[in-house]
Amino acid sequence: MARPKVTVVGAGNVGATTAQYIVERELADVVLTDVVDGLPQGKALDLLQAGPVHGYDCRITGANDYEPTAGSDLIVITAGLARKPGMSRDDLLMMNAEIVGGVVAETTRRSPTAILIIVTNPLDAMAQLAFRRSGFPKQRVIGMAGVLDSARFRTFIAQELDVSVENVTAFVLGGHGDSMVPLPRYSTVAGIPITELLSKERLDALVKRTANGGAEIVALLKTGSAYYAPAASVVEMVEAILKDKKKVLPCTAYLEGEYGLKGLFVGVPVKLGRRGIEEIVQITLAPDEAAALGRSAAAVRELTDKLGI
Ligand code: TXD
Repeated sequence: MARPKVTVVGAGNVGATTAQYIVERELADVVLTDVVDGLPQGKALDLLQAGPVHGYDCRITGANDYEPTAGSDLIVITAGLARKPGMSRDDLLMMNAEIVGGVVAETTRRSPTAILIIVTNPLDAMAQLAFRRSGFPKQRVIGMAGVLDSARFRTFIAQELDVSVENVTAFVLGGHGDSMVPLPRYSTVAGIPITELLSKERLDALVKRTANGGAEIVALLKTGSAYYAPAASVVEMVEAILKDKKKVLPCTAYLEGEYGLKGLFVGVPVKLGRRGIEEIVQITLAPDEAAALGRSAAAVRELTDKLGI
């Protein structure tokens, strides 16, 4: 049986690490692309040469054009710019919209049945842009944010209680970043709600650290942002899709009335399988949680309005 084919656009930190984790798990052959001459080719060749040591046979190729991406089952888009001194958030929005719009047009034309996973920030707006530009059904356009945000929350809960991360599940809804909505009452340690195990003060502190999780790492790294946990999160989604696992994960999805939101990409629990988003899982929210999700959606709407999408 032929291995699935995954294109990863952007051979920077998140893109290259995503390619690495995909081949290490032998999930798919990978085509890595970037605008920088030699970068995707060099990283692809290097990764290929780790194959004999790690014991994987997946093919990894690098390219600056899109021809080699044709017929991909899955396309992960990490291409984009980070904010530079003097640049506003709006500048970044406009520049990344230009990049992501172009990448979506080039890749989806050559892989019309692929599933898109969007990673580039501002995440929710870029997912919406990819949905509009591709013309793909909503099931096949997915944003990655919730898996990462909940992985961060799980890490901090496990540290706090000195238990295995494997015991901890956590749920985070809403937009990526400041406006995310962690749901402590749906977060558990071996099935026990964490609200039973942690005081309100400690829980609030962990929630705050989670919402600030990206900025904490940027402040330490100084020259870039997080990429190991983001790439691991992308690959959990890739695996759920390619293996048709029907795994329920928090992902950024296009809502048409679910959670009282319409015509917008927001983070919600979804079931991921070979057809992409196979279901949006609806849970009842408490009034304060619903209000927080509404505020988060309004922040996303502000950006999509600016892009006119
Ligand atoms: O939770 C999440 N969704 C995120 C999002 C978690 C981590 C990172 N997040 C965002 O992903 C981040 O804010 C950026 O917008 C992207 C990529 O982050 P990364 O850390 O990988 O950035 P790099 O290392 O700068 O890599 C970006 C690459 C770089 O090699 C550029 O040359 C390339 O993108 N690039 C392009 N590739 C292809 N085509 C075009 N047009 C292009 N423009 C830039």
